[in-house]
Amino acid sequence: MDIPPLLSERIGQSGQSACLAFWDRLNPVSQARLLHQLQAFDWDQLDVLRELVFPPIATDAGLTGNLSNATTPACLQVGNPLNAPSPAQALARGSLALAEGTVGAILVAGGQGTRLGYAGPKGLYAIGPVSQASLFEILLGKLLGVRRRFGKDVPLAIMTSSATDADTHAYLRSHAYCGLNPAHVFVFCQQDLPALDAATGCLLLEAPDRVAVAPDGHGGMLGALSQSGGLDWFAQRGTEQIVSFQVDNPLAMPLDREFLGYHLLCQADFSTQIVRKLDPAQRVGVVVAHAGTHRVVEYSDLPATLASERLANGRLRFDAGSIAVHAFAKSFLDRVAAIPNALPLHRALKAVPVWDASGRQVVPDAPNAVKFERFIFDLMPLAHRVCVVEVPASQGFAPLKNPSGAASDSPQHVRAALVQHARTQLEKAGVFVADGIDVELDAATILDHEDIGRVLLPGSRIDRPQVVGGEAS
Ligand code: UD2
Repeated sequence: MDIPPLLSERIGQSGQSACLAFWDRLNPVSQARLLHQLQAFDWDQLDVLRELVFPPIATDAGLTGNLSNATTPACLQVGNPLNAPSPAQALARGSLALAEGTVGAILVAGGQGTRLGYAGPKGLYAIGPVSQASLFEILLGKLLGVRRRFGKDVPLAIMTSSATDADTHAYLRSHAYCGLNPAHVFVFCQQDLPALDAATGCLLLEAPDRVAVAPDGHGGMLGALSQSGGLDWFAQRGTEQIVSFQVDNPLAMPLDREFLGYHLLCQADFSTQIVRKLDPAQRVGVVVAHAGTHRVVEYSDLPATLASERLANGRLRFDAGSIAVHAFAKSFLDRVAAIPNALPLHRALKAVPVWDASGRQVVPDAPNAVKFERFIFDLMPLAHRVCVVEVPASQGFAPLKNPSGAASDSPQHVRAALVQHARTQLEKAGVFVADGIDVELDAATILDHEDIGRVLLPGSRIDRPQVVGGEAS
């Protein structure tokens, strides 16, 4: 098979002929596979990426911004009576929005879960401490809980990537969309971007017939949602506000009424939940205020000296830890989706296995490649009004990042946090839970402690591991 002349010329112009190193040795099926991938590339974009492999020193700092005058922004705290608007006003406004059915959700589930070391999409990971429910079952269950209480569906868009798309579709079909009405679920796939050789800027072959690519970051959501018709899909369902959340946090409360209420009452374009960052090493970005705007500085971009700097009161100077639960006005997403390259590209040095000239796979023990990602929180400086809401980590943040046995964010940590959260809610509802017993709240039936009274009377006692709510109760 011959490479079409125009493509061949374009590859040469971009100085990327190394991606054809094995062409003459490939069988026709493999040639067709590689050709298909190369024809799908945006070669102009590839030239831009190549420039970014060797940035002038200032480029990454430019994304982070000069932080010398930056501060931690003022924020509302869930449940704090001193908030203006008050928690009661926020609860009422958030409840109204859910009852009107004007809130939609986006779940980002395109990541490769490399750190967790789990082969499939993270959403399939069984994390329920008693039920063994998957992350998808728990997170989608929360939307069922809202429908049960407020009588309206929450349209849900799930973002996948080439790494997770087929398995996610298959899982949703075989699990009846975790109880959601498939008409209210929209699955869309983000773009891949090539990983480039950190030394030469060339494409890397991860197999003789395959160029190494990676998902373009959760910020890929903006372009992919708009190109796939997702923004129109939300519009057809009357969605006015959209929350987004990550597949790895089963404690996430993106549809928390109080959070939604603050977002709406503050007339924010972009609201975000934070937890107080106590440990400089915690891998969360921080929300900072600087020169009249808000932005998130990713943990890997925050210099160690700034990450550990403390104020006179002992708190970290930058302690508004982003947990990646956001709320956007739909009109804001429509506006920014129309801005070309609204989100900058971030570069990350990664170890990517490659096929070497002698025809063997080499697994590097040090980073050899630059991957490119967009981050959805980079929309924050484009918002006219930002609202930052602090939630207690024990109520809203238990991320699954690391494998079993790790010092933090492991399956054991996440299950323990789910059990502790269930105990707290049960105790609030007057239910006694014996020491050392694993309990879990069924996400689809128990939105918060107010639902517990429907399934367990105050004064009841739990002596054995149990899922409260759902069929098991
Ligand atoms: C993310 C945040 C960090 C903090 C932390 C909280 C970024 C860049 N960092 O760190 O500031 O809020 O989460 O847990 O956001 N994803 C995609 N497509 C991609 C890449 C990621 O859908 O191309 C999804 C992924 O499935 C996951 C989420 O985005 O749900 C976070 O991805 P991550 O695990 O790479 O981010 P992490 O833990 O470094």
